[in-house]
Amino acid sequence: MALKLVIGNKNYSSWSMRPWLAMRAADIAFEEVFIPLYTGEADKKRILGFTGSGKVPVLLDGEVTVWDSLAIIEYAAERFPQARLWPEDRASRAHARSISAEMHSGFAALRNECGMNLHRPVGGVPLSAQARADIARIQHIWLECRARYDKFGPLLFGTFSGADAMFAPVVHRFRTYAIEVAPELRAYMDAMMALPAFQEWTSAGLAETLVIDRFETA
Ligand SMILES: N[C@@H](CCC(=O)N[C@@H](CS)C(=O)NCC(=O)O)C(=O)O
Repeated sequence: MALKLVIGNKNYSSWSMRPWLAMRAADIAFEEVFIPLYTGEADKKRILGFTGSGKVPVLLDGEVTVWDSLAIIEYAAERFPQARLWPEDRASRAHARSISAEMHSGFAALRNECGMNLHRPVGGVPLSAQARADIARIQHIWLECRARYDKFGPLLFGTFSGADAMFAPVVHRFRTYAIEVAPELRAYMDAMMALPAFQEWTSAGLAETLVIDRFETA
């Protein structure tokens, strides 16, 4: 039975993007179940029919339900080891998991002040000191990865990994909110944006016409 990934609007749902991109970039086949976000009770009930968390993404694999973006990436990595979603080397794998967990549990100011919104015209917004600190920390994380793993390829750990998937919405945020990045990080962002899976998600998001007013403020 095919895996099913329940996701929200591609234009806005950064948490949906992460496991979708991880699985698509790693050539793991799945069906998509789209539930528009914040439309009212009926769609919320549909999400609740899949998970009591009431949130997307959710992965359905036969009898197994996995909710929460990072748990889904972990599950996919375990279920499809040939997809190599985490680096093979144990120390690098620990590094990839650490930065993925840091992304998952942190950077609230950046996430709140610069929500993912693919069709937003490019331009800066005034940022709080905390959001600026989040941006600096993310750039430090990326620079450290690039310095260590550049020899293996252009992504955080050389070749594509779950860590790139976890930071993919930040690539969109840095682009749409015109956030200045170091030149070597521009090259990383370009490499991410050139991934066919990243482009597929982005084109589909840009083709969406549903507008969520609360995410259109910045
Ligand atoms: N920590 C969760 C966050 C999931 C989340 O906040 N999802 C949002 C969409 S990006 C959602 O489902 N919102 C709908 C709602 O709260 O009704 C994860 O990593 O998956």
